[in-house]
Amino acid sequence: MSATRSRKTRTSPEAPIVLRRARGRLRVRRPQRETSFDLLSTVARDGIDPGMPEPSWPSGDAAFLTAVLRAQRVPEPLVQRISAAIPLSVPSNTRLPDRLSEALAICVDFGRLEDVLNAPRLFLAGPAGAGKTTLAGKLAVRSDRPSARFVNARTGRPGGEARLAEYAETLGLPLIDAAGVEDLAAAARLRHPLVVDTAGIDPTDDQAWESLRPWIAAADAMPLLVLPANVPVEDALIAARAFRALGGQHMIVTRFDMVRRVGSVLGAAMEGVALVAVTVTPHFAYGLRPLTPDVLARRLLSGALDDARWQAPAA
Ligand SMILES: Nc1nc2c(ncn2[C@@H]2O[C@H](COP(=O)(O)OP(=O)(O)OP(=O)(O)O)[C@@H](O)[C@H]2O)c(=O)[nH]1
Ligand SMILES: [Mg+2]
Repeated sequence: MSATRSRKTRTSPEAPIVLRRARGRLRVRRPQRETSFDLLSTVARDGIDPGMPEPSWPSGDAAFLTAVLRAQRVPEPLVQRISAAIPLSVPSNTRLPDRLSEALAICVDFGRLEDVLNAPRLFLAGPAGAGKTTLAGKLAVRSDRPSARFVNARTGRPGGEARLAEYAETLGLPLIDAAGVEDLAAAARLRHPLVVDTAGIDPTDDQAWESLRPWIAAADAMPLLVLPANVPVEDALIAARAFRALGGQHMIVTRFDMVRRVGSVLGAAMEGVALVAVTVTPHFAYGLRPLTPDVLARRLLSGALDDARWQAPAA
């Protein structure tokens, strides 16, 4: 018996997936929402049919969810914490994503995107190329405040100004150039909503993070950590710790559309930085989505199901 994947059903990496048997073959089909992951765990349980590849996912639901977290590169201490919070005695019709979602809600801090969009001033900080400038555009569009202004804070090496200027012009929003901390303080005193973009920093460089402190104070702004979904877990932990030390509490994850494994950014949440939202497109005006326990649970599961363990050996 062979196992195949139906390509036409995999239009989106976030689309729920269901495995089912049809005419003796294992197929991937776009599901009825209600049945998606429970059927999958059933397949994991009885994958010992003659001719089927040896299953390497564990059979129990809680053990399966723990394996999913590991496959997603969630830092091990957090895997342990989340696994311990997975509800054990649940009604028989409780779905796996709901159980994982419940555990995530207990173990990981989530923030509200509305709180970020309503903040009078935002200060974006993160590694070089993380998507800060693109996010500045998305935030300005979503908060939809005509008196808003972009600020290019020259906190480090020049780089992304041209891109920010382009977004400002397209959106019809003024752009303030803050060459120094005093310029930023003056911009903040105008009491317009500000989205402050900064230069990228090495996430493991404590001094670079510390150098942002006077800028954040001058902006009197909500700091926002911007981390790409593919950041190495060690960098996520160090960056989150340094960001927390600056008084930051909120994080937005970029490039959520580009990677299968998203567990490493959860390291930042372990350090007490709340997950708020993700971005899922390079476009500067679209693709900013709230991140909730439910969304994250489904994303962790669907990403893990692309794992090589599900692929049939070559015929
Ligand atoms: N696919 C995808 N690409 C993204 C996303 N966010 C940003 N990008 C792309 O990532 C690249 C870097 O984005 P920028 O916004 O310039 O990143 P930055 O952090 O401002 O970079 P520096 O200013 O150089 O530190 C650009 O090509 C963006 O189009 C996203 O959510 N998904
Ligand atoms: Mg930039």
